[in-house]
Amino acid sequence: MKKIQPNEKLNIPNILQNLENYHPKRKGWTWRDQKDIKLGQFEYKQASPSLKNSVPLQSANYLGGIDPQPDAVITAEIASGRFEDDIRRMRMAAYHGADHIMVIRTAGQSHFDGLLEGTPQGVGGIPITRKQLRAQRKALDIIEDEVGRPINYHSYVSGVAGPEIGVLFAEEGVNGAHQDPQYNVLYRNINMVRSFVDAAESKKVLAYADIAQIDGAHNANATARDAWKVMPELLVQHAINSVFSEKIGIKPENICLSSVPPAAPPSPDLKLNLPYAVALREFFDRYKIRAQMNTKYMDSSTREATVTHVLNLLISRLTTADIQSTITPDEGRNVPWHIYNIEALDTTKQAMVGMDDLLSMVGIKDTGYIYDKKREIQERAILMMEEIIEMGGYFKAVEAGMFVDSGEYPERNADGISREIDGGIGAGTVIPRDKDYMAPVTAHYGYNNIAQYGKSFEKTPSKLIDGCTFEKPEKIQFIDEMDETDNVYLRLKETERYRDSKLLKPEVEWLGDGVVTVDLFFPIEAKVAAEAAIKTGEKMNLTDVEVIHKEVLHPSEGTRVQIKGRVGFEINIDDLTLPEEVEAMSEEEIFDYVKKHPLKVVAGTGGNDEHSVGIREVLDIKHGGVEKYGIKYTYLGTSVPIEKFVDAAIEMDADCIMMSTIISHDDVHYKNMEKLHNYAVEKGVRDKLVLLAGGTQVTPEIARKYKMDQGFGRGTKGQHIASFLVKSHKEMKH
Ligand code: Z98
Repeated sequence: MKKIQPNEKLNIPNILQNLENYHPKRKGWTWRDQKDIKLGQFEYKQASPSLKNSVPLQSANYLGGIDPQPDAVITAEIASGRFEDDIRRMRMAAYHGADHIMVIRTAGQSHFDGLLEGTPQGVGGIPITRKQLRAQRKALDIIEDEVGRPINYHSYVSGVAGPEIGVLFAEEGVNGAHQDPQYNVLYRNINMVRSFVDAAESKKVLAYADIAQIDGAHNANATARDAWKVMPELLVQHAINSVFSEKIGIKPENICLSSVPPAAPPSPDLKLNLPYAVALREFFDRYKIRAQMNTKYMDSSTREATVTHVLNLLISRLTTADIQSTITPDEGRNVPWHIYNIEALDTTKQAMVGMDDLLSMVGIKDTGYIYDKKREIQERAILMMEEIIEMGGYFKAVEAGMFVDSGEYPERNADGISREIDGGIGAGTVIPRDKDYMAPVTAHYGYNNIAQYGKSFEKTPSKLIDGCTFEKPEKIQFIDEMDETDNVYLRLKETERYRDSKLLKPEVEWLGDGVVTVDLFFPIEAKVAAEAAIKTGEKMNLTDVEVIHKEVLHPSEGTRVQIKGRVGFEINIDDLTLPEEVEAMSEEEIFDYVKKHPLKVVAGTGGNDEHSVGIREVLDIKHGGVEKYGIKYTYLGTSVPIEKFVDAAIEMDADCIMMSTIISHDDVHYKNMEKLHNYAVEKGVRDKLVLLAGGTQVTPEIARKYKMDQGFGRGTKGQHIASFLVKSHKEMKH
């Protein structure tokens, strides 16, 4: 497959080409290669190798551009409803450190009784289809080469089509899947017998394809009235699904318990969540932990969700979670946008790297509150399991409404989810296999009358048909789009004008969606502020204006409102004047050079200009001015006569003049630049001096036009100036 370069866009139509013949490069789950690493000046203990291509955190600018990767697998949940746009987001996510891409579906796969073909468009998710899986796996195969780390692709095995989905996942190189029959039973009202039989089939296939499994216990605390009260029950649910899975053949390191902290601030977060996480880790040390946030508490504040996320990450570090999810902090307002997906990944990377090797410095006490609480949760769980066994098993317990009761076990409030053994979707659809039942397939679960064909077929029944689709992917039937009104080709046509073209539109999730957000403040109560915000959006010519977030700063003094809306216009890249890029050398390079070649600068504000703040900022060390790099400066003050700059430079044997010029009235800033150059020529020192002009109205182009060596405008940092000076000095010497 063709390799891709970072400066090249993924070509979605190319990915769709020849899909019918594409098969995944590899199968099975991959953990990160965990090791101690040394990066720049630092050592990391809970880390994994750096990526070939990535986007580091912003603060890496000050730390040599390093991008340390933590040891845990990091998840991005991506599902905008258009799989073709999600592919682009997957690439962005991989660059920010995701190696587990989960395709979530608010559409609810469980509601589909079979597999669909094609690629329907959804809202916040789409049903599983072969074409969508294959295209995304193909794209991820390209992306993983690009970042240099395997990427696990993941979705859900749920609903009465569970076994078919399992087979599809094994065929298409899906590497991780949610699979837990209790989820079907409790939350999707699918018949319990059917769910467990389906789960046995599915798990057998997952085991064969080495797919990692995430369970569904966490859904209890997203559903329960007081989530922290179902903690004992969560342990019971984890236990049931884990043992079931292991007995069917899933290896323990592929069994991942889905841990979701039951509480969030303003509850005392750690006092509730940490003992739970410790109880879980201790009981299930053979298995892996997938840590996720609790969506129950997410409303529209991304800030609040992010703080909760970071507290969760602390718990993950304290209990060594193996997979760290990054539910988008916008989950509560259901705007699964590029920016928030990526922010959540950065939050995770930042917090995990920041807490590297935490357990070598702090430990969890084995006495007092944490010990007592952890033990209490475990004891309650054991009691509950014992009662379930006494009652006659899981099905009886579900009939009795033992799960998701609002009382903390053994307290019961008789409001748990109750299901009948012969009720729910798919009831009565499980029938015993006939005596002569035979299926010539790999990873088959249960009775198979295959021995009649000879012992050698017992382990490999598919040999009877010269291999099934698992061994012979060419036998897979690929069905392309049949829906003439809802398919990827139509959607690509609609957005063609933005693909590989000069036209741009702002975007939050779909190419060319034209959606923008506006952050507003009104000095008024929330209700009025919200309406005023909508009106503001309309007056800005936005369409489909909606309030997506409201935050009271004070009941009467003011409210912050965020709105989203659509713009109708397009931007043509040819109409843009791109500012020249100031190339900055690395700090180390500058330090090294200045150490070997001491540099001197004279500086001041020129002519009748008294605005000295800007030049002082780029000179002195406090905010990273040129002084930081060992460059010596002489500050001549304000309103410095132009001639004085040159005379002083000669006297001090300086290498550079930095003239600040803010006032632009009557183009005096241009004139002074030219004057500075002319005077330096007159004095015969022009070729020995680097002349720089800076100020809010100065651009590199203007400065050079008026004979300066370079100009520096708004946003200039000492590093930019120091880089330029070092480069010019090097050139002068040669
Ligand atoms: C998560 N973002 O856990 P539907 N099976 C299990 C599940 O936990 C879920 C599904 C299936 C969360 C989402 N989990 C919550 C064990 C969902 C999904 O019915 O097709 O939506 O099933 O990652």
